[in-house]
Amino acid sequence: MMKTVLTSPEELLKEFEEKINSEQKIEPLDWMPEEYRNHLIRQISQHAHSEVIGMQPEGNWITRAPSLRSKKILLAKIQDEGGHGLYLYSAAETLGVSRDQFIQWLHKGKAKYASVFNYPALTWADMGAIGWLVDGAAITNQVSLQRTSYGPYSRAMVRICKEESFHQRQGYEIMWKMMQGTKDQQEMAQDALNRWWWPSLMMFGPHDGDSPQSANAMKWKIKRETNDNLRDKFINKTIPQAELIGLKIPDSKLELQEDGTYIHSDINWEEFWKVVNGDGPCNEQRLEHHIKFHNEGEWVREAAIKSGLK
Ligand code: BYC
Repeated sequence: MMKTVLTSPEELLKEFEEKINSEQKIEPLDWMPEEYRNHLIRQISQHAHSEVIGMQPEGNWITRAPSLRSKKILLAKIQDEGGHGLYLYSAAETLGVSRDQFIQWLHKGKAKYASVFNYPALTWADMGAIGWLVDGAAITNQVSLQRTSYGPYSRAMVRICKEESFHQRQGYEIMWKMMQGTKDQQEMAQDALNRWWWPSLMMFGPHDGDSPQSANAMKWKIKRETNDNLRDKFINKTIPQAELIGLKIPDSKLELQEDGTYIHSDINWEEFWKVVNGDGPCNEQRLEHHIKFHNEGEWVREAAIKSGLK
């Protein structure tokens, strides 16, 4: 006769904490506290939504790319972002929530996505600024998330980071080329930097002291570095990149210190919370677009299920 071994909740929690403390990954079938599961469901699905909503500002420029080369590169980049969404939704689904549910939460405004995608992409230089700054900020965060404690999230991050570093260079190349061009092109590049700098810094979230999710995220090693640490890393590495090609960071308080870091102005937090809470320049447009095309794609999903593809 098989002997049933009953493990108490205290023992399960102890085993879970030991795994976290010894840098072992938590896997989908492992026991985990409900709060840990819910924290991951929230963060990973929001991360997936960011990738997918993030395709919109760039998708707007595919037909207007200035050369066949730049069009092909932009298409490939946007396709990668759809793929990142797929890895992340798949990682989130291992926690027991369906893809349909995630999409419903997005459409109802219950789930968030990165605030930066609620700003409009007005010129071709914005494709440069998005790749260089938005992907650059994303990589800074995602490199640290490769060491997150949840196995499927961590593995998705490894692959995503490889692709994001290509995206960041694609954006920087556009900015570099424009800075070598005419005065109008240089002004266009500077204008794009002026508009995307602050929204990119906002991607890292509120200051550590105002970040309600950070305590658990750090305790359970879901996040490996704090919002402010990552933001400072991004600022310190991006300013020299701007200077190298003749761009000026739109911050009058910037001051290089002896240790190579910068003193800088603070973010406009009123604007940050307004955009996060649904009242940015393009929040409505982004969601309406997603809802419209999700509904129009219903027949594709049905056909895929019927033919056994899904
Ligand atoms: N935007 O306690 P906090 C890409 C929310 S796409 C919106 O610090 P946490 C790309 C936060 O969710 C990849 N919401 O939270 C694609 C929380 O609200 P809830 C982009 C924000 O989770 C196309 C509340 O504010 N990367 O690379 O510890 C083209 C309090 O915040 C934001 C990701 O999505 C924000 N900026 O830390 C180009 C990163 N900041 O959930 C590129 C994945 C904060 O309690 N996510 N909130 O209602 C993360 O790393 C973390 O969730 C955050 C926030 C750093 C964003």
